[in-house]
Amino acid sequence: MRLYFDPRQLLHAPAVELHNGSFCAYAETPQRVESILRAIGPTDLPGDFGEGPILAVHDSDYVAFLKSAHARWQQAGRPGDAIPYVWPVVHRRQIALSRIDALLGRYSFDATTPIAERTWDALYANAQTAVAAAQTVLDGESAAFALCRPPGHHCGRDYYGGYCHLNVAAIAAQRARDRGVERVAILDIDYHHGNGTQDIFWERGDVFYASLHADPASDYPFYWGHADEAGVGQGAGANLNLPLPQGTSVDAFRAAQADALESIARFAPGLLVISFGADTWEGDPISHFKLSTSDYALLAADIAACGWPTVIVMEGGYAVDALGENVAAFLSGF
Ligand code: SP5
Ligand code: ZN
Repeated sequence: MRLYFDPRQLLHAPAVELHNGSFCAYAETPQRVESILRAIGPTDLPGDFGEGPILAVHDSDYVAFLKSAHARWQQAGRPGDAIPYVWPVVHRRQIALSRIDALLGRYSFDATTPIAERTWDALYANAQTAVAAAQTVLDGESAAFALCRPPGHHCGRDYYGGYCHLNVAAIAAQRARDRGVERVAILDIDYHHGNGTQDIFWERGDVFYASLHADPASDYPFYWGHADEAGVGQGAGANLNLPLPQGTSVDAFRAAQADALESIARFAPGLLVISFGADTWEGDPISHFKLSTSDYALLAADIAACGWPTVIVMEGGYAVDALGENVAAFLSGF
């Protein structure tokens, strides 16, 4: 299996995040990648596909904001990483915003996702990694792995949050659509609901989104991921949420995944994108499922048995020491 990664993805390195009312070390650390690379061995650099694949998913004003946000933060005399503190929740009008604090709130939905000095360089490389894996599968490989970092499934067309700024799974899926694949499915098995991916394809019937995740009644992102969210318009019925209780272990997870795969099979995709998070692991510091390392091989084999050309995109997973083995176990199932 071809594996893609670009070391520039490490340049996004926020120092701290807001957590339970104070600041703690940033959980989505570059060390996550070092753990994965130790376990999976050498990777290939992605080519440079330009900004086109990013702009096929994200709004151009949002991309311009991401590029300039940290420089504007510094120009405003601020130290450290850019973090929002005010949001236009009540009254979002089309007015020109100039102050960096106003822009940060306009383009985010939480305060846990800083923009650091080199964040844009990392995001650009991260998107290229996702496109390279998609392109490899479009060119005929049965599967490829994009070692994406930062993750992507929480961010939408024009907003960031949940450690995510560019939706790498959506970028891979859209690339497949734009290269002629008529129906693309996304299977999201990160611990958290991929609210951004759901939102991006909410009104579309050409991209099916299925997600297994912790019930948003108990877990982030709270407002999205409930079982009754099924899409609208052309997208009605092309969104499937399977929320699971805290404490879920492999039998229940595997059964829910089988349900998701059955729905995807009815959709008959030409290509599958997997949003793979290893924050479902039993020792994850911010999550509450009970999967073991060997379970990942089993879950992956169930997916591989469906036979769809598959692009695997890395999402979450915060138990840094175990992360590499968990990712390697999942890839071994293919
Ligand atoms: C892609 C992904 O898995 N995003 C998860 C975002 C979860 N954010 C809410 C939980 C924040 C917990 N912060 C823990 C900090 C430990 N230092
Ligand atoms: Zn997650």
